[in-house]
Amino acid sequence: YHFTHAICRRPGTSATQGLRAVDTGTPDTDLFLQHHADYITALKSTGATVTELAADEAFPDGCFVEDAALCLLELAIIMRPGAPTRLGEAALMKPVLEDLYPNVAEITRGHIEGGDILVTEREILIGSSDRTDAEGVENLREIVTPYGYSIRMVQTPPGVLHFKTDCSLLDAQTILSTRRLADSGCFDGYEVIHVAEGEEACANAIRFNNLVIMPAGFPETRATLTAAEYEVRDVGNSEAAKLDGGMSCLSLRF
Ligand code: CIR
Repeated sequence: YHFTHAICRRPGTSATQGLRAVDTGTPDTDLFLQHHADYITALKSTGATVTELAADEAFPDGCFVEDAALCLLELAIIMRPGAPTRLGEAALMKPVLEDLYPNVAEITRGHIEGGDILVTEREILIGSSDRTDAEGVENLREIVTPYGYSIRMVQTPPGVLHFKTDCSLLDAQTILSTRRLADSGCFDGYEVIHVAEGEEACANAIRFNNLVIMPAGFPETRATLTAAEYEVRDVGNSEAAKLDGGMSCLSLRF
């Protein structure tokens, strides 16, 4: 959770066409941009350098850059999104990462999205989902095993978009999780802080250097995190949430 860089892409006007499981309204693109700017301010306030990419209107979900790549210490890996409208985002991210990383690999089989991958200090946890399949995970395993990483495949709860929709890394030992995910036992051996009942939508937060950046509007979970001595920063997420997006989706961190 110590990072010197982040990559973000501004939401464009085509974000109104972004994918969503349930239609709860069309995102207001001006407010979305304002929240996005607040998010970047929070990242930068920790001392990190943020690469800010312009919107690409061809990709309504393009601001959710996390799904297009996985950034590790030694290399970046271009993902292969399982959503057909998002496949092209991977190719778009490739030259950006090639400028920043000496070593960029690529998933060429199956499907895998960054939102399903939680990197902890001891392992890489991957939730299978509608977007991530066994073949994509196997391809990633081949790529990262030579670097000493171990992959553990787990199950994203039914009806949940991505594994990380329901969990976040808070520090080396601690994971913020919904009960429905943690009850599967996938975090046995870690400390788990549960999000408050009814606040499941804030499980997607990020630990970024000194900050836990979480969506605004979840007071009980926020209080729990503050009591556990995390430094919490709220960022408005109402518009990204209409597209099932949260704090982790909006950046690649390394
Ligand atoms: C999608 O359905 O792909 C986008 N509307 C939301 C992606 C959210 N990304 C993430 O959780 N990593």
